[in-house]
Amino acid sequence: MLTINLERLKESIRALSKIGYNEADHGVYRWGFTDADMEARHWLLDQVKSEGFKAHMDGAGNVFFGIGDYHKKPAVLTGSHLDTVPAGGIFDGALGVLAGLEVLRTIKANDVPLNHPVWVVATAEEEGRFGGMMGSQAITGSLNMDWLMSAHDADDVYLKDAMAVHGLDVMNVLDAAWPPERLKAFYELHIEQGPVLFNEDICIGAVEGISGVFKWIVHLKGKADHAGTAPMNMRSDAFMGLADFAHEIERIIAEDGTDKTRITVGKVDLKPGSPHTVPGEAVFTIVGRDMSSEVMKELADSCRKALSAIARKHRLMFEYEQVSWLDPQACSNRLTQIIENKAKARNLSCLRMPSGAGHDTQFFANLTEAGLIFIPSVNGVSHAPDEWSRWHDVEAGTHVLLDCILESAS
Ligand code: HGY
Ligand code: MN
Ligand code: MN
Repeated sequence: MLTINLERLKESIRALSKIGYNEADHGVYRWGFTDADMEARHWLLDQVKSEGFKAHMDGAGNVFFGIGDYHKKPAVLTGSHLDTVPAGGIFDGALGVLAGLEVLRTIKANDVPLNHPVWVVATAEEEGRFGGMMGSQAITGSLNMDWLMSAHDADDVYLKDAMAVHGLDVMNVLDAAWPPERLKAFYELHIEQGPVLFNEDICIGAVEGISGVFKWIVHLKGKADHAGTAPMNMRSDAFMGLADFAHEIERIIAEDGTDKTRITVGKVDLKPGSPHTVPGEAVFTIVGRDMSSEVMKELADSCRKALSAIARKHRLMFEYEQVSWLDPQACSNRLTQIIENKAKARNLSCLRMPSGAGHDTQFFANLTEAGLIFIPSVNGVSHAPDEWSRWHDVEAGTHVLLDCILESAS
């Protein structure tokens, strides 16, 4: 069995983690199409070209590098995203990209004969600044011009403008689509971002299905007023409306959700934001998730009804924009079986499981057979500076990724 070079992989992960690193909170800041995100893309292009791999960036900002010509034979593709959430960790996304690079290095160093090209993709804007999974949606042809022209973040920065700052024309995103015949299989190696593998002391997760996620930007509009003179029963206080909604979430999940349902209010802005003024407006995000599209639709309906009733009660106007709706997706049974077999062949404990987090795999699954490999997250922590995975788990996950890719490419 081939072995990867863990020290070399650790070195790459550490080098990438320095891009967008914030000394103050030890978090990584590479939000989609920020300077740090693009710096990471150019660092990766330089790094893989210096190692002799063919490499390019497509119109959506996805970075590709690999061995062989995918115009001649369908490729086995692996990878993940390079962007992070603000104050993110060093493994979310980066692990899948750099483990893919380590697989290529190992194939090259051992002169492994391949029947199919093997390529790696570092996708763009997976984390949802502008909706999420933009890079993999571009590759799978799931985007349209209307969405691209209107996509904006919660601070009203437009995607097209954020891309233009880096010389990327949003019109070229539509040229990033890959035809299905160009792909033989897609594998992603990712940290679990939850506690199951770590708590049950299991090395590898073979993911059977990926949760769907919808994202709303909600405006509750009331009336700014004097915090000292406006009587409590005469206010149109947008914050009180938001506070009521927060208390509705538990009921909404109990009535319309499942044990896999998650609803999160992750970003809130109160306007005008002065301590001596009754908030006239609350702008906040709602991110709802479940393994079933039908349940997601029920949850969305239930959130809408709750917000309408709250608006009436507090004399508010309620508007929302559905920024993204990403359906849940099953992974390829065949590839999941390969993942399980390869883990067992290396005497690694393995568990078939769902993914509560969204992943690029859920879009590649529309184009080709797609498999998702998890390694444990220490204490299940992710999307935070203390996100951590043990190096022996990184090594084990990369070995399973290598073996799966060779199984599909030979
Ligand atoms: O938020 C997610 O589901 C993923 O980490 N983008
Ligand atoms: Mn991720
Ligand atoms: Mn993430």
